[in-house]
This record gives sequence, C-alpha cells and structure tokens, in this order.
Amino acid sequence: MGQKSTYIEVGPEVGDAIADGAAVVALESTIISHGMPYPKNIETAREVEAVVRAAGAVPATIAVMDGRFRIGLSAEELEVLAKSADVLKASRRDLGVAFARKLTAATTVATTMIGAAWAGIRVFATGGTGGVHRGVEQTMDVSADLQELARTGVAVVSAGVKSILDIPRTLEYLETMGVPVLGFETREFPAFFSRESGSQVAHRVESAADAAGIMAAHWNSGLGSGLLLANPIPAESAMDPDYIEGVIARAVADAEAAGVVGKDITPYLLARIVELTDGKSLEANIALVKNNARVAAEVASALAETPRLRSPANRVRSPE
Ligand code: PSU
Ligand code: MN
Repeated sequence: MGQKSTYIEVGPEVGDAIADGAAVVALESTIISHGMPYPKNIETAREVEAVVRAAGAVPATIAVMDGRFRIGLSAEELEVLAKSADVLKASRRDLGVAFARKLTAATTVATTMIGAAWAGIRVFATGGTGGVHRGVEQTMDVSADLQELARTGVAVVSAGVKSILDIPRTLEYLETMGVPVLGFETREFPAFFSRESGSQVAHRVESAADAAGIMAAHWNSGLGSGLLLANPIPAESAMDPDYIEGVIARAVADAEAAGVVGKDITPYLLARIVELTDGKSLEANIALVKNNARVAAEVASALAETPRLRSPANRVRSPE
C-alpha cells in the first residue's frame, strides 16, 4: 500500500511494512549527496539497505524528489542523488521552498526525521548527526538536527558526532532540550571515528530490546521528542583518536582559511578529512554506518514487538 499526498509519497514496499506494523528503518540522503564521494556513496547506500534487510527490517531511504518527500527511494532515484553534485541539501528551513518549486533535495538528519515521522517510521540510522560547531561563540553555528531531535518523535542511531564539532557543548544542548542520549552498550559518548570522546552519556542501554523499551515508554507516556542512540564504531574499524584529531584540527583551520560558512561547512570538512587521510576515514565512515544500520534494524524489530506503540503525534494520517 503506497501512499501519496501533496508533500509525501511512500513507496509500496515501505507503505506495506508500515501498515503491517513491521520493522522499518529510515535512512538519510545527505550522507549520499554531500557526505561521501561518488561512487563510494552509492555503493554504501546500497550496502546499508542490504544490512537493514539482513537484520530483518525494511529500509526506507528518504529524500525530496520533485517537490515531495519520497519515503523509500528506488535504485534509479538513489543513483540521481549520488551523481548530481548540485542537489540541494535540505534542512527544515528549506522544505517549503523545495515543495513549492518541485525541487529534488537530499535530506539531512533533521529533514529525514520529519519525513520518517510523517510516514510513521520511528527508527532512523545515519553515520553522525550534526551538532554544535567548534567556534560557536563566534558563529552561532548549531545544526538544526539538534532542534529536530527536540521536537520530532524519531529515534536516531548514530556513532555519536564527529569531533569536527564541539562534543561537550552538543551534549549540553541535547540535555537542555530534553533529548535522551542513550549509549549502546557503553557509557562513553562515541566520537564517530573513534569509540571515545571523553564525554559520558546519561544512560547506558544493554541491548536493542532495552533501547526499544525506553523508546516505547518515552513515546507512550507522551514525552514526544526524538532520542539519540549512540553506537560506537566497531573496534576493528576505529581510528587512532590522536591521529584523527590532528586531521580534524587541520580541516577546521582550512575551512576557516577558505571562508566556508553555513550549510557548506559540514560537507567541506567531511571531504577534506577524506583527502587528508587518503581515504582511510571513508572506510571507517562506511563501517560505522553499516553498524548503525544493523543496530537500528534490531531496535526497529524490537519496537515492532511492542504492543500498542502510540503513533507519532505528527504522523500524516490520511493522505489524499
Ligand atoms: N555528519 C557526518 N556525515 C554527514 C552529516 C553529518 O558525519 O553526512 C550530514 C547529515 O546529513 C547531517 C548534516 O544531518 O550533515 C548536518 O549538516 P549541518 O551541520 O549543516 O546541520
Ligand atoms: Mn550549520
């Protein structure tokens, strides 16, 4: 049962899975268009979908295609997003423009959460979320992803945030906004390329079922916001923290020198880090995204077993 309304179209397989209450995992598209170089981006997008399937859930990669959320991209649509360098990176503020002008846009964590919530998908896997940028005192650069976690009822599985960001301030912001940050089998908040950041999460969860139980209680009680499930990169793929910290510091300095600002900062830093590590950071990135996809599928499966899970408050209930 696919669904179509003015601003959203749910693909048939995903629509059926949602209607059946089966496990579905949302996946974002900015990581494809602006987070990784071609062709690794498309290979990874396909592999991540396969990981979700192997773990027993249906993948729903999300983007805006021709002015409408598309929930569950086809192979051709994935290809379009992977190849076109100038596709819009759409955060919440850009959605109205993309809808009105019938644009095709990659969705960030924030906008993928919105599309997922509208479709009724509760679990979303990505690499790293946005956060508070280093130098925020001067720039006020705080990713809209954090605000979205505070308002939209979707659980995001990520390997923490990259230390291109200010991790302690990112965690302070999430605490202020009332967003639960759960560590998957750890108390340490992971730093994307490495398993340690020096910052702690408030709560450690022991399994996917444990995480799903907390999510169900959070939503069923009416608390409503999103949650962040922080899942460290597998030890065998982790990078040396001192090495990657040096690379990141250099990339941040290069961005400043090049005058990069606003929404271009994150893509610039991601690409620069890949260059500076001769592609080693990209391999780590791919490994952690797959690991997040697997855990997200396990959490989605556990949630699917939860009786009477409240539907998201902002779900589009009866599309035309
Ligand atoms: N962090 C990563 N890889 C990514 C992103 C973040 O390690 O691809 C992307 C995600 O789509 C995230 C977005 O939502 O960057 C955040 O951008 P900004 O900092 O401009 O809010
Ligand atoms: Mn920003």
